[in-house]
Amino acid sequence: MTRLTAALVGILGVAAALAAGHLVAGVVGPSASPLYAVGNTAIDFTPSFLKDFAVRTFGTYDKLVLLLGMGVVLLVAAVVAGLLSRRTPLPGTVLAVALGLLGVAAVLYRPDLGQLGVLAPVASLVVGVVVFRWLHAAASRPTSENPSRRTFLIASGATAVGAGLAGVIGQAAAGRVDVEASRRAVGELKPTTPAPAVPAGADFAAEGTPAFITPNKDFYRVDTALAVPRMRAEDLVLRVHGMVDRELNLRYDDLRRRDLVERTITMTCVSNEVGGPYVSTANFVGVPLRDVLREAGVRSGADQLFSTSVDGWTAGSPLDVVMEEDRGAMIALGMNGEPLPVEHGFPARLVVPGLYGYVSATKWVVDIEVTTFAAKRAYWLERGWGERGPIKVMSRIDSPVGLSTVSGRVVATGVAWAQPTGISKVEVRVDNGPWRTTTLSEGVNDSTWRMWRVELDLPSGGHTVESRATDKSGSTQPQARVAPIPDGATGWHSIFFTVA
Ligand SMILES: Nc1nc2c(c(=O)[nH]1)N[C@H]1C(S)=C(S)[C@@H](COP(=O)(O)O)O[C@H]1N2
Ligand SMILES: [Mo]
Repeated sequence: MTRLTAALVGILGVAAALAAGHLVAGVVGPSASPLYAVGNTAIDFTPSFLKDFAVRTFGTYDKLVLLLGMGVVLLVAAVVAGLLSRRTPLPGTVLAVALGLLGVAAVLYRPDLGQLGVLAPVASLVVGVVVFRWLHAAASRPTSENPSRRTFLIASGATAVGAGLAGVIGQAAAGRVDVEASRRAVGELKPTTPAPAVPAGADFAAEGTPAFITPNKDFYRVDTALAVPRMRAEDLVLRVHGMVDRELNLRYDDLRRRDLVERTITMTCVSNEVGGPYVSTANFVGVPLRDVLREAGVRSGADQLFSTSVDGWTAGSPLDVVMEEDRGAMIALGMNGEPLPVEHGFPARLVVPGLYGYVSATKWVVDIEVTTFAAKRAYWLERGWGERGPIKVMSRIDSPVGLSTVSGRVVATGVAWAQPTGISKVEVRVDNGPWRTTTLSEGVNDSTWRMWRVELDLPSGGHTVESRATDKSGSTQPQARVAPIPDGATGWHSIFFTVA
């Protein structure tokens, strides 16, 4: 067997194994596909610093990078196993079994997959072993003869075509849960209490800030889901239980038939670095969470609202915060005039103004348990992040852009936030000079961001501008640089630019 043939046998064996798993997963549950299951489990085991690094470096492409990385590792393993198997098919067989078992372990570890999910990696294991050994046998016959060479060519061609077909059919089968059709069928979610209109002067978008309302397609996205959960509205039963007087089981229609409220809320991720992009604002439509919990009847002694998504991610929110009358915590169904986009939690998610997303904003939420912090620990708490997660006062400079050259009049603009307290002032200083107050945009509500602008008259040359915000309770954004972990970054944003 030539080296090339040996490598090809290894690659085709692994490809057939993956495709078979993907095909079976299309029937038993898309996230059981070995590549996804192993990837998702790897995400759960990745140390926080590495996850942080991935998010910082690759942004929303972090998952694509992970899948590509896994692809490269598999390719190398397949080639090596193929080459080692030139005399005996044992090494390749061992690889197929090992990969299959890894898939089984990953599926068993996933909290969102039933026992049936194991069938996908088992299919991978069996098909991997059988196809590898079959191709190996076909390639091992004397190659001097034309017909036997043809046997291998036909066998490998058939494997490639079969694997491709299985992959495509698996993908199509997974897509049969038509979540987009379900979203369309939801139609308009009309709030009984609409949010006040956002005034035209709420942003300085013409001068470099983001638009006050972030379009859904630009809204930041952070989650641990490799493949976005595809849940139909009609399949939702939101269970409210734990330390309550009555357990509730709310279907999507039960939720949408209630009096819906609309609230303009700025969400923020705890992983956001000083100057970072993980902050966005939307009009959310949904049901006040407080009302639902009062219906269930919260028992005394509880201090945590523990929420779980359909893919098994969990968040623990401080119950006192969620129950505050003016807080505006909600079970959101809609976002900016449409049902939640699938990536942002369709059919339902939680939003709690003033708390970082990791302790509050469960997307694809299916379970809400009233409990205690002593009894249960949520996903990121287990990984070293803080328990309560209140959002810290922060400001960011959006213009001038760092390291740019500007000419003429310099207008510095940016955003600041301190949900749910609200921003009272943003100051900037240039080249360590005195602090100057900036002009704030028209306020919308204290749970949203606020834009600022200031005109600077500067001589040509290089300059550094820094900003700091103060909230309505009088706390000023601290200068000390602190990393996002465990409970949110602090420090002043600073930008260097040149005046021509
Ligand atoms: N199911 C699920 N919900 C989740 C997460 C997740 O990983 N899984 N991440 C949380 C985090 S850390 C943040 S900051 C917000 C982000 O919400 P967005 O992606 O809609 O902006 O969702 C939260 N909800
Ligand atoms: Mo987050």
